Amino acid sequence: MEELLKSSIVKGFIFSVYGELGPTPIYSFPNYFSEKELKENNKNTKLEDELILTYRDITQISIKNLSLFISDKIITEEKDLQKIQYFAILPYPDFKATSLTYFHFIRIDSENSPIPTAFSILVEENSRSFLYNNINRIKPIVFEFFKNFDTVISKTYPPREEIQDKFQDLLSKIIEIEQSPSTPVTTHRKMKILFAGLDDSGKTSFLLSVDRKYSKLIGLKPTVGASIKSIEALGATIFLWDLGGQKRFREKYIDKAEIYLYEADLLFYFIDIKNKSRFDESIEYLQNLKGVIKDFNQHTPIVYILSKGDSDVLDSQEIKDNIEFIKNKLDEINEHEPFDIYITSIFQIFTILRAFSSGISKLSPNRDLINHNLKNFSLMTDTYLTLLLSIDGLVLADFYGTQAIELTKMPKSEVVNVFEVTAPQFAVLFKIFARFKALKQDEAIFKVANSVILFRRIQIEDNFMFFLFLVDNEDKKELIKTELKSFLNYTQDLLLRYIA
Ligand SMILES: Nc1nc2c(ncn2[C@@H]2O[C@H](COP(=O)(O)OP(=O)(O)OP(=O)(O)O)[C@@H](O)[C@H]2O)c(=O)[nH]1
Ligand SMILES: [Mg+2]
Repeated sequence: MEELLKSSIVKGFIFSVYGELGPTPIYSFPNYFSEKELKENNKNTKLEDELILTYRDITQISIKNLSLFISDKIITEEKDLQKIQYFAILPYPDFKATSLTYFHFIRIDSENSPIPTAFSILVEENSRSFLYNNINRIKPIVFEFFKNFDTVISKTYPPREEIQDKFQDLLSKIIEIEQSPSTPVTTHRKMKILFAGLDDSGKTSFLLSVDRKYSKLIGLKPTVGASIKSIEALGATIFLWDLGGQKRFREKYIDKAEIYLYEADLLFYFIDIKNKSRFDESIEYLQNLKGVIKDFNQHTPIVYILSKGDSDVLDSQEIKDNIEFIKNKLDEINEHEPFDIYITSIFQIFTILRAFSSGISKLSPNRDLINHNLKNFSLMTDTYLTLLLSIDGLVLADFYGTQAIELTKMPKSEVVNVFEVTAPQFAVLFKIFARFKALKQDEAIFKVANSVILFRRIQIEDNFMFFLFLVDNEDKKELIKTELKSFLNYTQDLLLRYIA
């Protein structure tokens, strides 16, 4: 096992549980060294081809992991605990390492309630793109592993020698991924986002709005073939592939899928909500794309954009029927699994930004765990709505309390996906956000109708991020300030590794 680890990108495994004495490492591969051994062998290099850690180091890693999972308040009913499973990518600057960590609860016979656990797959910091690029292939292997392992440890934790084979098996499976050709392992993460849909469905306009280059919208020409642009965001280079939708191009993308569709991290699929006569054609194209993605075994997430939902047409019965029709179709195609759908209009930039945000946030393996912690934070401080925004106004994480839904008068029946509802209130929020940014202050308060918006600017390494809190009154300010500090203490690494 030790030799295998030396030859692999994977440098170690650490499995820890939140036991009676708090976070406790149970198994670690390679085995840890005592301080004495380290001194004798003069092994102070933390990472070369092997990971050299002391018991204190692995305890530190356990604490760091599990404190993310156990926030101060348990918000979930016990019966739901076992359904909670998160993956996150976390940095350990002290050891020049990064992990893909799997969090889940286990049942131990001697304990009444489920026990939180963390399992970290450690790699060198410089090879972390291996984790990002292959997370979707590693996940099922880890799930499979614990399906069996959870029962093995349900009575006691067997000695390390007895279970070493199991971990070695797991390692071999990850090494198989390592050896099958995929994107080269680099320090800088590169991502590919596709924008597809029929011609005239508003892809280029959407992208231009994101770019806020409104002036370019007049006299927009159909896109010839694929037009590729890149943006630098959140520490990564994101390539945006605008796939012109005329028929001859659509055929080309499918024929040459290995160029256009291969290794796409995300797909925005556009449907012009006004053009009912082309719905069938659009659905057919979508199914072709999905077919290819499936053949590649790629798990590319899809965000559906119902475009041209300008505010003056949304109330018409015809458009409502169109939306209903498309939703039902998509529901069928997605086999009744939940999917992300947004109605956008180039005349309301926030509708575009929130759709784009939601897509970008899907690229973050840490998003779920950040949201989990943000929810705890919000419940603890009694915040109606909490948004974590990037400097460009992208929503990195969000929480909506029931009061927010009431305050913003969003019809409950439609709260499938809160952002789906065109709430003019969000336009107000975005305007206020722009004003706050211009102030270049660390905090500000804005009064709106019956509630108050608090802003806080934070800095994590070189990145500025912004919190927006909707609360009932100004007195919440101090509580939020205090709690935010502890929230950031344990989540800032998650934010740091949001995307790259
Ligand atoms: N009313 C309205 N018109 C829109 C909206 N978005 C795009 N359009 C118009 O729809 C037309 C087509 O938009 P494009 O962005 O060029 O469409 P496309 O999907 O890039 O088309 P191809 O490049 O041919 O695939 C243009 O005239 C846009 O002005 C919208 O939100 N509302
Ligand atoms: Mg175009």
